[in-house]
Amino acid sequence: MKCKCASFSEATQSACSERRFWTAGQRSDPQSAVSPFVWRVITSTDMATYSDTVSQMTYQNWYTGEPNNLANAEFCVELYNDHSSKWNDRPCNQTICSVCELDI
Ligand SMILES: [Ca+2]
Repeated sequence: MKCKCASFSEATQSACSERRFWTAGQRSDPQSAVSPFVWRVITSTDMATYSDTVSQMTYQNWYTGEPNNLANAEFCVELYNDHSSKWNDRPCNQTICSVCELDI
């Protein structure tokens, strides 16, 4: 399972208004709902391709009760502004905006 972000379509703009943003945080093992979270490097500007390179999370800022892996399906990490920008684990296939850092 990989996270993905649609192009900046009207639907995505609507998703941005939800005040939720993807980070590069994902479970270290995309097949294991109990594996720890890591930072995964995104290798394309369309946000659809990820490197196998990961780095450990040395800082975490989970919202109270998170990560809860609701329905055994939450493998990616979002910033949730309505919860003071704390982190929430969420299913990776949902369309919301992303926080990105690109070499330009
Ligand atoms: Ca959650």
